[in-house]
Amino acid sequence: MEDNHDIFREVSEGIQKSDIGEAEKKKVFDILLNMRNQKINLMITGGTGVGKSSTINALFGREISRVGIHAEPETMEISKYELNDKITLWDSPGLGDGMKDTEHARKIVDLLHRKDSSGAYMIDLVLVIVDAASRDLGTTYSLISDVIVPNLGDDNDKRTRIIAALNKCDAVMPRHWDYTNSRPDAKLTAELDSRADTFRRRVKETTGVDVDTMYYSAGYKEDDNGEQDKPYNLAKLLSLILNHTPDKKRLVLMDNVSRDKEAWKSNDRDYSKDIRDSVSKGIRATAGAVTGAKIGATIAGPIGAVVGGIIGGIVGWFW
Ligand SMILES: Nc1nc2c(ncn2[C@@H]2O[C@H](COP(=O)(O)OP(=O)(O)O)[C@@H](O)[C@H]2O)c(=O)[nH]1
Ligand SMILES: [Mg+2]
Repeated sequence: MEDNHDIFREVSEGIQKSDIGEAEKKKVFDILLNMRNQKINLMITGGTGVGKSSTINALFGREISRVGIHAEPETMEISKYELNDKITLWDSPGLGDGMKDTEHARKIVDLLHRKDSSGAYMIDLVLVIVDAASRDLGTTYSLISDVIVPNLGDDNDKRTRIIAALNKCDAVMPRHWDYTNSRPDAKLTAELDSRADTFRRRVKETTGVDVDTMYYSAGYKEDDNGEQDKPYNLAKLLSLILNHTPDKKRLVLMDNVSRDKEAWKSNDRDYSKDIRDSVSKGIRATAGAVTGAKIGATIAGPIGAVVGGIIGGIVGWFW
């Protein structure tokens, strides 16, 4: 791996040094190997220009997709980006008013129903991105209520396999945005809270589902050579994504996020503990499921302690 930070290697070293028995250690390494081989598929959907590419770039810290290059609206293709052999991103335009909508919707539905070799849904999570400044969200509501939510699976899948995020919150009331520190003032915060709340309630009314909804800024980028503005609430978004990612896949996700400290800094509060807890809980749940409740209980503590410390170090290192 090119990354100078390899969570799996660090966790293995921590476990190696811990004082659990050799038999337990072997089990833990088996679990880690299993987790290391997990594959994550994220679908990112929303209208052209809402900031899907910018969000991917901010979260993963690499230019895997060009920003602001307008795809031909009538092609409505779903682009597949393989970040590496573990993480695949499906970038899908939202619905337009065109003739190709039905066909595009069918492609999204097909992906949502697709299963992997273990019989689990291939798409772990759909991230619906909305422009917070837009007053016309009709097509986004239809995308969620007509296309996505009915095809997520059972009631539990409907709650866990989707997140809605209002992007560009800096552009809603520019006079109320602090460009130096990348954050909204109190007035803009109240406005954004209200918009996120309205969005959540609208979706609940039409689908019956409480879709987790938040707002953030991926960061504006002037041109190809320019630098992307510092994000806001990106750590909050990561925390939410982790909580919606299957337990055994969380460490792989964490291993691939941006190592740019600046990107994680500005949030409505500190999310380092949430992120660490989410990953640790995922590992403990996986250990319990793989080894059985009894052995799981004996090794869960030591794994949790080691991993909690390491993730804490990495997350703390971000802030
Ligand atoms: N002001 C502002 N502009 C943004 C933000 N995120 C993305 N943009 C800009 O919106 C435009 C479209 O972004 P892009 O990521 O290409 O959108 P996509 O079509 O959904 O992939 C670009 O000019 C971005 O720089 C943001 O948080 N705030
Ligand atoms: Mg794009």
